[in-house]
Amino acid sequence: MLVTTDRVGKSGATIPAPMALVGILGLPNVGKTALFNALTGLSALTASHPYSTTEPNVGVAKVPDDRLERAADLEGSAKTSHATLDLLDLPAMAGPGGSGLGAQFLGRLREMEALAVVLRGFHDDAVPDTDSGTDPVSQAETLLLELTLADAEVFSRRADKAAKESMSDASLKPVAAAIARAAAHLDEGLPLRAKSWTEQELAAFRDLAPLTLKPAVWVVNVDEEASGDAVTGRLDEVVPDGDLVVVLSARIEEEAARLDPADRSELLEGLGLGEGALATMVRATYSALGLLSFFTLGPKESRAWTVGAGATAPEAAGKIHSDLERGFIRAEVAPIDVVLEAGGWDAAKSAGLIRLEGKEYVVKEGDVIVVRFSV
Ligand SMILES: Nc1nc2c(ncn2[C@@H]2O[C@H](COP(=O)(O)OP(=O)(O)O)[C@@H](O)[C@H]2O)c(=O)[nH]1
Ligand SMILES: [Mg+2]
Repeated sequence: MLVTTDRVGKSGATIPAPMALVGILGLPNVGKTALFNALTGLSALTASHPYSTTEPNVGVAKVPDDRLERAADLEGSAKTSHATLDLLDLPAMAGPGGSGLGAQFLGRLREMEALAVVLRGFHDDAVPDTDSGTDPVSQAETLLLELTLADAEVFSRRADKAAKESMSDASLKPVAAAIARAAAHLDEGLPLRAKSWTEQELAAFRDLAPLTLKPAVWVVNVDEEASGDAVTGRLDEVVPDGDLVVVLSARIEEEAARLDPADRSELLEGLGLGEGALATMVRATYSALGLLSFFTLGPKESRAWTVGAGATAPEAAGKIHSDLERGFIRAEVAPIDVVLEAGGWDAAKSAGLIRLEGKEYVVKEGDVIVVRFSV
């Protein structure tokens, strides 16, 4: 039997997207929960007290994508489903004057795939300052040092153990040596991301889930009217290469998130904020995680699916349904911009703009895919 997916994927069980768990952290009273609310559209309690809740807030952020929305319009889709990130708003993290990072907190942090680090750049007499004041750069330095010290402790403990083990089993020597190198690097107060490591070294580190290897987005939470240009330059010097700095006002974004889409656009555009900094931040996090979206379009549903960079067409098909991976024959593929330009999938097909790709094809960000399969 040869069937196509009718561009929506067969309904039924879907395989979960790769983990995209993002932890929000920062000193107390910097706007972590405000950012969480803005990202999720939820209303967790924001409060101006230093050590708030002990339980994290858990929510889902939609990865905004207007290409998907335009395509869904063209196809007359009944439903539009965006890609998502899972967010954890972690309980306040103590500063240098406090108790340091609790073991429980660090444990949660190690489970995260990426970090969103919130730095306070706003001034408000009603909200007590953090121990590092309201200078985002010194907060970033404090937090980076805390994360580095936490990794240093874990790595030096493991280095001792691995050295002993490798005395009785020589095959463990390379692992022990890699961990010792990382421990020495961390002991100098340098995050692991400050150096490039080989695949073998990274494999040796993996089960320690080092915090300073996690991709991070550094969010400067500024006053409504403030511009962050001055801060961004100084922060770029402090944060590890490859990390992104985003300046936004969590409070405005939180208000905007409560509005319906038309009012939200009006508010943000009125303030000269375009689509809002949240969209930028979420997309940056998504790509920092090495994730990309491909699309299925159709009258029932237009949907963004998440795969890791490097996924092949059958692996992508498997996200939609395991049968599509098992019975994969070929995929019809076109970039979504081409589909939009042509006026929809059928129009793109008539115009000869759709390619046929086989099992080896590596999916690209923004591909629209129809799987041909047989089971
Ligand atoms: N003025 C101002 N206040 C903010 C902003 N973001 C958060 N706040 C306030 O700061 C306090 C602490 O915010 P919250 O999100 O609970 O901080 P958290 O402890 O980091 O989770 C609350 O009273 C917020 O309303 C902002 O951008 N501007
Ligand atoms: Mg909070």
